[in-house]
Amino acid sequence: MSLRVKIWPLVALAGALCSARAFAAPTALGFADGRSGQSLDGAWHVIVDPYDNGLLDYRNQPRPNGYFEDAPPKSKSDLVEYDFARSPTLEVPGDWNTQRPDLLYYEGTIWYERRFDAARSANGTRQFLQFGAAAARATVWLNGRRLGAHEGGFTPFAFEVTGQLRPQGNSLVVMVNNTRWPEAIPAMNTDWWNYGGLTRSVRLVETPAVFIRAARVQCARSDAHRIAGFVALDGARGPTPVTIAIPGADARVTVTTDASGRATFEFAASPALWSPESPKLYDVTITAGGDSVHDQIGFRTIETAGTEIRLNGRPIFLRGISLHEEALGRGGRATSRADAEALLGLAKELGCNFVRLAHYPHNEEMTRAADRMGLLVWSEIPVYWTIAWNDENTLANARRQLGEEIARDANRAAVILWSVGNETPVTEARTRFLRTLVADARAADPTRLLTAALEHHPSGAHGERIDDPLGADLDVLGLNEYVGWYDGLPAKCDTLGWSAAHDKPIVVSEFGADARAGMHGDALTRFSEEYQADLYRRQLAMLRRVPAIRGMSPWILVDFRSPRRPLPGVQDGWNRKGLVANDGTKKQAFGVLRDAYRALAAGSR
Ligand code: GCB
Repeated sequence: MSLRVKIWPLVALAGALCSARAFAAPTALGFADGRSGQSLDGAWHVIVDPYDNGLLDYRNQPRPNGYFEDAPPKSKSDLVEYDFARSPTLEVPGDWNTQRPDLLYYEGTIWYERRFDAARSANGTRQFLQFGAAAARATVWLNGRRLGAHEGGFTPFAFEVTGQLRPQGNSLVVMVNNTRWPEAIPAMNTDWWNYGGLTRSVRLVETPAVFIRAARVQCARSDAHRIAGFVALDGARGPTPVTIAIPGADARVTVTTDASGRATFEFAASPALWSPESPKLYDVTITAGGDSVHDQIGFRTIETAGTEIRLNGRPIFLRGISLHEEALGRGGRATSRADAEALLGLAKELGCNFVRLAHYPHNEEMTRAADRMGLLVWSEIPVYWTIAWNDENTLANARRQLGEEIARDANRAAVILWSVGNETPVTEARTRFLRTLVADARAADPTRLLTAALEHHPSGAHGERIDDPLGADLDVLGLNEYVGWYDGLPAKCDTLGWSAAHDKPIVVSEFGADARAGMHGDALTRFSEEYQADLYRRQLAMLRRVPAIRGMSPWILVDFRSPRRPLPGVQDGWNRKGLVANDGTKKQAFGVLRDAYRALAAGSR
């Protein structure tokens, strides 16, 4: 029996039991939020099922009256041992860990259920159930019928339910599982909390019979006077005209789709360009047949030349910070627009023009807020540390997550970098795996830059070198380094030099040190604010000496929960490398970095 089946039998089995389409990749709908339909957010009934009892009997065979049936006993003698209606509730969107103390460390299955009415819709209308994300994998049933499964806890997916809805009392059941698993993405070990649940919004979405499923409308890669992209229709039976209109930029063009429902386009236009200083967004309307979708889109170019990164043709230094998708002030997954604005507001206060949204695709509120607030974004999939590089299902999973991430944020001007991996030790199998992702990302999105957070190796007496062979495939070399924390003491920064095997811009994607807010000592006392502040000063001085460094996103904006951080009285289950504690208290190092970023913004390096 393979590990996959031993450790997480349920989705595999549910797939085998209920449909030949096990692990079907249910593609999300673009522009879903603006469509008519109804929100299914709110209180869902839940059953915590650590032994996976809702699906299997004691022989691991399908059990009678599985929870997905969501049906009362058929007679007074019928044995049914669950009842969603009398079970407790959890809020959606939200992680389960921070909603109930007994679920803080929970890893396993929880069944979610909610009932909803669906008024009859006009003839020809189609309906979809769209999930913003389910962490980490989900199997979905509507009225007892299995719709499919999705794996990957941070990207959206949808199932078509046209013709399957009842006017009243539809039963929607989702089996969500967050068991860690060696062949998953991420795998067994991460330095962040394994939040589970229906962590993002769920919606019933209506579309016309022929509808716009996806589109990208962005500047051509290096031409700010041309807008290029594609539109993909769903349901089209033949060539169909599609109109893209940007009234604010006096642009309107009509193209015709090919037999597969896809059209590419490129046309001249001169929009005012989006930048951190001027995050201008235009209303864009795309129309095809009876369908019309709207979005707010910014236009900018992003390129590299030698070791420079150029935004709208001009060199830019990325004054960044890394952050997790964890809500300021309460912990747990950030879910709302307010959560996103609070986190990114802190980054603005720090003087940033750039954020690294680590270590997985954050919710769409984050990238939309970044668009509005003028923060460039590094976005990544959780290909982190050790991954089953030789497993083809693992690669397929990573490719799907990357594809779903790129599709969702195709129109976010803020997003300039797709990252395919974080600190993945170099082996042939790993580099082959990551090269496949790089090729996918280039094919799916020729307009953005590709990167990965790479490791480094000693070179000479006082040198470190970025010599990862993957560097040849990337546009920007991400560099995680912990000189002064895991690697010597802060004074080591004073004499260290950096080099790279590839003549490309370097973005220092991580450096940092833990400090407990309010803990004081001298600059050599671990976990004191003084140690962290001193490390930041020395790191900044060191990085200033390396001309190829074109940006940085130190680790990290806010302290975050991590089961790898047990030190009592200091960590207590939190990674304390934040410049800000989770309650909003700023540490000394916040001021050090803010002052450095002010100086950089004023033009001195
Ligand atoms: C890293 C990881 C990050 C950790 C950080 C740390 O290199 O990329 O996920 O949280 O170090 O604090 O050790």
